[in-house]
Amino acid sequence: MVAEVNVNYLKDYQPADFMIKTVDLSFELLPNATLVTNRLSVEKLHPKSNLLKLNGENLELVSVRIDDQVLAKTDYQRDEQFLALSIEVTECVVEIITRVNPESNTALEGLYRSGGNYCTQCEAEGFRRITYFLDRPDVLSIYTTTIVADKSTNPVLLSNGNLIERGDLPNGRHFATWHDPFKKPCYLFALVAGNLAYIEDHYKAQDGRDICLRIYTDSGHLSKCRHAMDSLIHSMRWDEERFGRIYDLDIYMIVAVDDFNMGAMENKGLNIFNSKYVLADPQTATDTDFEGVEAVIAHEYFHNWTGNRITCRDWFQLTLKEGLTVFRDQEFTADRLSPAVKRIEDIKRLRSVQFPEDSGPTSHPIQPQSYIEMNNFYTMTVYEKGAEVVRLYQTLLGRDGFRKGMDLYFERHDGQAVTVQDFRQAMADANQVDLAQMHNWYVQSGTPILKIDTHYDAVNKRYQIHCQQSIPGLVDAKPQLIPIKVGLLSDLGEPLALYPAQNCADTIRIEADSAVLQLTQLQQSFEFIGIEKPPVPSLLREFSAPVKLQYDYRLDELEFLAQHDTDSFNRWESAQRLAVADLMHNVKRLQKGESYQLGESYARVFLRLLNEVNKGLAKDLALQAYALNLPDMSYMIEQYEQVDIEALLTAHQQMKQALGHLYYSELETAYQALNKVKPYSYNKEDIAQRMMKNRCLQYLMASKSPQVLPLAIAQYQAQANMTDVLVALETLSHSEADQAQACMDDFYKRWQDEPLVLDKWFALKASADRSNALEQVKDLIKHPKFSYRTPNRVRSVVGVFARQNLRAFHQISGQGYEWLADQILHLDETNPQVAARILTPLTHWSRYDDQRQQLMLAQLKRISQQAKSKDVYELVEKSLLVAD
Ligand code: B3K
Ligand code: ZN
Repeated sequence: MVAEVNVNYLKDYQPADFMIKTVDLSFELLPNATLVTNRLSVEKLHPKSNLLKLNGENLELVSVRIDDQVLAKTDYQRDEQFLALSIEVTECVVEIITRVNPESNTALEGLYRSGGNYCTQCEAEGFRRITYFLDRPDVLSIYTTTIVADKSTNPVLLSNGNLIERGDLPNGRHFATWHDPFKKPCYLFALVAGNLAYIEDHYKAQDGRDICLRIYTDSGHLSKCRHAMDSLIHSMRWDEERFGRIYDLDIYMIVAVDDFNMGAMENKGLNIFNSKYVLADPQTATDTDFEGVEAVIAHEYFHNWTGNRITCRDWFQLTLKEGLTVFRDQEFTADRLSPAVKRIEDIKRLRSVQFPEDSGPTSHPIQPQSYIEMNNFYTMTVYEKGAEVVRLYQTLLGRDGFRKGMDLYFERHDGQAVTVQDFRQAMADANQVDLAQMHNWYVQSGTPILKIDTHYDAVNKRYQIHCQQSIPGLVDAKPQLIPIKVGLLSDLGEPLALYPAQNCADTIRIEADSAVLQLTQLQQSFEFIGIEKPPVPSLLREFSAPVKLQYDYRLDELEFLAQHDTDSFNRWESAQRLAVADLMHNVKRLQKGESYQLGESYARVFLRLLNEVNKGLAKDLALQAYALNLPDMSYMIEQYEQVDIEALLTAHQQMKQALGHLYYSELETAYQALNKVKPYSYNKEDIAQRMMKNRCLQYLMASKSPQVLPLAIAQYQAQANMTDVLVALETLSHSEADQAQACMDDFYKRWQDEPLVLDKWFALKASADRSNALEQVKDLIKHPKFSYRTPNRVRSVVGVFARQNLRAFHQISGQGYEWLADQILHLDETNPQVAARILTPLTHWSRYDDQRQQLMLAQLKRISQQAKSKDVYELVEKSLLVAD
């Protein structure tokens, strides 16, 4: 049971009564007892407020001084969360000395140890675990940090800003002092100390300054940092070119650590990263890993302007920095690789992960209105839907208009802690438009349904698109501003020229062969004139808004669009819709006791795509490979109010098998043609080639044809690069064949001392679709290389099992749920943030059949009775609330 919970509300926001102008920190590092001296220059902002209430958690208080006067215990109030001081004067210096224990910090928040090194994580509210402070993002201060530590074990001492002094001290100790000239909130504070090596490069900024770039890691991993460094350099150049943003300090440091709760953290001038998003080479990292490194390096770098220079007024504004920075990193990756492929990847993730969140019990708007534990709000909604909402501005204003808005935002708010309204106002003012309606996207949760009907008027040659918006479960939903990008195709597959009817001249903007319809009402019609014959509409091109589009497409129209649409996103989307229809149809057949039967439409599209590959007609193999990929299970589950999980899993698996079987020879031809041995290079064409080849291998393996096993084994044994090795091994991991298992064992032997690669082995074991899957995962957590202390390892076993091994997790005995609940309760004691994350699959209980619902709810109730952290409490209670 959780002792006491405190709900924070956006409506209660009050500016701070005190300002902290400067912070002088000094750390005497010892693994079990680090002494932190914190000198704050405090200024009172309101003459009447005499109480300075500083946040602090898990701190041993050593002493408090105000203007060098030591306070007695009776001079202050202190409890589990606060230290309250009476401040009579307008300005004073408060000195607080505390002691913390980094070694025993398993929550990985505040100051902790990873791999024998010291590091910190302060966002959202971790700084209060280092020292007493006004731990809120609108308190901006100048920091000077001195670190003292044993020199032989901690040769490297880092903090934010520029190094201003360093030197030796008696007894083998040494110190370094860092000064950050930019005001910042305490969540951006960072400290790293230990035995680390680095690679160094330089960047010549647009203003001519030379910036030193360093990436720190264990000396054994230095050779895997080059890709991260190149990614950083590309990001710096891109932000100068696209948004005119130049880096401000003389040095930019990135440190890779193995034990980290999330991907990375944008601390000013000293980013701390999960090593998964830094280390990459062809032998150990897949194409997806390389892309992940590039995107996360870029994301954290872009935060320097969108997050650090301009930060959030309070945590309810989180999407201000996260939605915007995700949008920026998406645009960067689109430019580096391919805009169409990147859009498909992002929308796949949005629909498979964010849409279920938006329709589940933890649904919240991109600007949450309340929270118990802020760490629970670093969600797909705040990040990815937030990025989609930022994209809406660009779609509405055009790229140039968006850039003007960004310029004004930077000009107005540099050095401030602001709100999402400030961002919107800058966009509106720079373009002289009214964007007030965009507010609804920030405060209404749930994915809007966009229902479209079309009508062709043959007499007047007019074509009408009627749109209707609603949000399920929100009866009085206010209309949102939804830009709908559309195109019309002739029966020959040619794009039609678009002329808006006079009455919609203001609500339709033409862009090449598309039109952007501005839907502002709950219901609204848009009309085009001069349409000679009934066209085929291509709706919601580029996925121009994060909505669920309902339109009664006929199968032949989808087949037509999958081939002819000029919008690459909608070509892919049409093929997906056909596959979804096929799966849903077959689920019904299976439920009636009939057998799986592959439908003709998707099969024809599949064959055409494959033939294009084999004839060398495919322009982008990655797009081809995506179109051949079936919708993933989470997206399919999302299609049902209540899913028959067993029937769906069977249909999904049989569809792959049927396609693999039917087009075996075409798949094999494509596979052989693309399976060229060449040195690994991370570039668009090679990535696409590997993706297409591996898609073929997956279908060939799914066909269950006996002659395919040697192909996968040969690809594994060739050890060409980790992308090819891992796809081969994934297909083998489900097989009971001895040779397949021998490859799994071989992989373990090769990589047992490389944590990031070993995570992949654990993940394959945990996701293997085998009859004894639950026993296997129970064994995995007893494996000597398993550790609850390392979040990556926990995610690769527990997280992967519950999200990807659906047959085993949802087994009707309920044992999969029970096991997950055990894991959550275990982690609740040591690392609540990770515990709360791996809980997600149970929060989706309402999508399953009654029997499974009861089993999942029983585990949620058990967790609710035993969990102690507010992280887990908040999610479990929300999940149970809707059940009552
Ligand atoms: N801002 C951090 C996330 C912090 C998460 C706190 N639990 C990384 C990022 O979004 O860039
Ligand atoms: Zn971020």
